[in-house]
Amino acid sequence: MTHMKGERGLHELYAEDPQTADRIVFGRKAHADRRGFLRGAGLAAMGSLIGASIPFHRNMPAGLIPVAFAQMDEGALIAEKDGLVVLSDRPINMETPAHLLDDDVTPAARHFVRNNGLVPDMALAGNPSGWTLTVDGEVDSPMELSLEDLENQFEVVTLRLVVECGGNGRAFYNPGASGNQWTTGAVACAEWTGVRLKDVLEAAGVRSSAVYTAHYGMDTHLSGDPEKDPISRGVPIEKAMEPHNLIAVRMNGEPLPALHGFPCRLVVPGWPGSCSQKWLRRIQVRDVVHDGAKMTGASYRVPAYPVAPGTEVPDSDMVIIESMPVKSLITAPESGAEVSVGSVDVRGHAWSGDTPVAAMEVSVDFGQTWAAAELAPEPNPYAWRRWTASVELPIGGYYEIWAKAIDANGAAQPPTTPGWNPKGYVNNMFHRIALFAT
Ligand SMILES: Nc1nc2c(c(=O)[nH]1)N[C@H]1C(S)=C(S)[C@@H](COP(=O)(O)O)O[C@H]1N2
Ligand SMILES: [Mo]
Repeated sequence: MTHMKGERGLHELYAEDPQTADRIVFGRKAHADRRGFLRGAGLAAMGSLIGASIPFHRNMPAGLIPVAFAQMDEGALIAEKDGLVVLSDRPINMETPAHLLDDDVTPAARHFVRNNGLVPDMALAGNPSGWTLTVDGEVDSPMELSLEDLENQFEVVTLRLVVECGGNGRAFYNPGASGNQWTTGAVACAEWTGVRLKDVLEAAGVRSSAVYTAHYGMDTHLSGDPEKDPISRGVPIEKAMEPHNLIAVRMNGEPLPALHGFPCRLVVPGWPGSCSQKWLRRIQVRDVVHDGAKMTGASYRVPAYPVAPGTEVPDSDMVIIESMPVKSLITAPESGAEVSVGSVDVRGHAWSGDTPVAAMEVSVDFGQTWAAAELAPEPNPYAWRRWTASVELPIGGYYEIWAKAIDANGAAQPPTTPGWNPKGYVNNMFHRIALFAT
């Protein structure tokens, strides 16, 4: 069960301000061409979201919340999670304690959640009817694909892929940065099933003018304004054509959960999680670097050069974060555990961005000496790799286990926060746990 800091469901919203609530409920863009339902039209269209027609909809007072909607608010989704820490509930942001990330394949109930806006109605209702994916822009043949089209026209593949928020580890920077105070738990490795982004783009015929993708989702901006996107990011066309990017329709063998992008999302592994658009409705190929919501300013960007902590960096000197750095977690024992003097088994996962993990080391003496851990083979590129080690704790007392992953270029995790940046991104410092040996 999950700790809730106070949920703000539709009931509360309707009690406070029925008109805004109506706008949020009926004005949500379930699809680009369905923007801004009028109230009357909304009542009829609402039937399709509930999954049945509403014979007496003309009698339904404006501002009255349909009971079926009330049962599918975001608070119910928070409760589906298992042991996660809620960083905010509007939008929903939840991270996973390290010891709950021990599985090779992260269960949906333990996968972190990073939302910039509100979960779209289609996801809350779990009914994908009417959903299509538009592929347009710098392509020879723009396409509009249903879920069936995706699975029938393209090879369906299943991959274990790490999704990590670019802001994971933000809480450790000093001076701190605004935004969700992620510690170590905005990362997971689920098994995603879908079709390759590359195959779909190739079928549309990417033109030589293509520079960048632009991803659009169905979620609602926190303001309720249907003209605003909560987030719309993209990747350079070269990265988009990498064969491990998926247009995913299943997570761990099940339809995508509402919080993770039902009915369809991108998974672009190795780059900040923000590239993996949830509730996907459109992929536009552009002839310029995409300038959608959270592409510009300081969002998902770091200074082009090292700066002293606290420096004010002009936006023009900020560059887009691309490949994520090498990183690891200790998932067992749980930090703070009591163990017996002697040998202790420790384990966890190691992952990285476009440069693969090459080695994993652990230390029990605050980094004075390091021992190699055993690294299991990677199930597929961009999955995290299991590491295991047996360490010796010679006498009773307090120990810390430090873990360090190293990538194929020789880049290693640093002992403290790496290059300070204004928004606190890409912190890949060592993970440390405490052990009490008796
Ligand atoms: N439509 C949409 N897609 C989105 C987001 C969002 O707010 N809306 N958040 C992004 C960010 S910042 C991250 S880190 C990942 C998180 O994916 P998860 O919630 O499935 O863990 O989704 C990305 N895709
Ligand atoms: Mo993110």
